[in-house]
Amino acid sequence: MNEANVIKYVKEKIDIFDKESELKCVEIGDGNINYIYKVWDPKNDKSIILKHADNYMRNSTTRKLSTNRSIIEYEILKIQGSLTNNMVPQIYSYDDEMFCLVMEDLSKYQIMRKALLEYKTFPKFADQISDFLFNTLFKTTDLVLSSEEKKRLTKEFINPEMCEITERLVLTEPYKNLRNTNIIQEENLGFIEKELYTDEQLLLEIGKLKNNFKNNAQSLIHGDLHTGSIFVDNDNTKVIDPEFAFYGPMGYDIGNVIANLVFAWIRAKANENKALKIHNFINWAETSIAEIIDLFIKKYNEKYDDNVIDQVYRNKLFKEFYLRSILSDTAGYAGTEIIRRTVGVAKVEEILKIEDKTVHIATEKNLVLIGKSFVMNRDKMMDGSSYLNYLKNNFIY
Ligand code: SR1
Ligand code: MG
Repeated sequence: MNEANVIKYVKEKIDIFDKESELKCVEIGDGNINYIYKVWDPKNDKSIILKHADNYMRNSTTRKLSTNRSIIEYEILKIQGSLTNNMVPQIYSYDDEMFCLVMEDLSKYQIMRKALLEYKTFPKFADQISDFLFNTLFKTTDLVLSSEEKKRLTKEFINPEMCEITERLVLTEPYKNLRNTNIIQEENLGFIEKELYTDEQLLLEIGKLKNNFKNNAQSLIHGDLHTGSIFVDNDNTKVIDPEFAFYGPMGYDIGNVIANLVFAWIRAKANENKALKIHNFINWAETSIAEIIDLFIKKYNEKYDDNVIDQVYRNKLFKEFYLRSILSDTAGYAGTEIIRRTVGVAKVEEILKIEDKTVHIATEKNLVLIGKSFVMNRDKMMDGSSYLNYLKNNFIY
């Protein structure tokens, strides 16, 4: 598609704009995979987003990628919308021949990663994202759904092509560098060799986390819940882009949110002496990391009995066991997300934007050690303070 035929498509297929309006369109995608068009009528405030999934990846003319991801995204947005009182964009139409999803334009909000790069803080975020996590994750488990419904959804959301990307980019390449795609500061080559490629105890734990990712069909997870997939303002949190969704371990989503706040936090720590705004931001980031974990635990403990019907699962010891497994996975996948964004091919702006070479080298090392600690100690990371204790006591400059 291109901007001209997107306008034609929207005029023909979508009943939102006036028939005579002279629509404008611009392609605004900055990801690796899809094309995102914004279409608007300059004469009033109407606008939409059209997301087009091509059968080649956006950043490649040779790498094919199944368009099934588009159907998955459409289907899960409906489910997440109904589970969360619309914390996802409203869908206006879906076309399963062109793989075009037309949805609400969220540009009155800001992409969270960009806002965090400006050291903006969002006091309601921890409460709102923990609601999103609890409602989308816990309520799609076997503990809440009937066995039949859960298995129907597991089948519907089988997503092998997108899982393959995660299994490779998150849970293999950072530790094996099989295709030589890892990107690190040259000065850190020896450090990465020692801390990642040859640490047998770490590799064992990564194997367990990879196996869990592939086999633990626990919840209908978003699958790529980083701060570039979240829109925010002072009062709202909206989650987008769930094309990696499948039935997997819920700690993968929770851990991804935590890890991406760690990137925002460490960037601010690296610039700590510069302004009061940064101190406030660091406090907010630390509080949010701890609160997301603690609020998730609180919501789980308070809402479990109202949501779980099965008499075997309605058991105090099972309830505690299940929560511990979620929290362990959360810390483990926070760790793998931190490591893969630091050494792997898919970077985050917080690290890419570090200009000072010495700080860049130190930040890479620090992040790898934080990620490793989360992976190795995940069975002990059972509350928000365990994250804070580690972060506050192991910031190395
Ligand atoms: C090839 S896609 C690279 C990364 O971008 C997505 O947002 C996922 O995080 C994926 O791993
Ligand atoms: Mg994405």
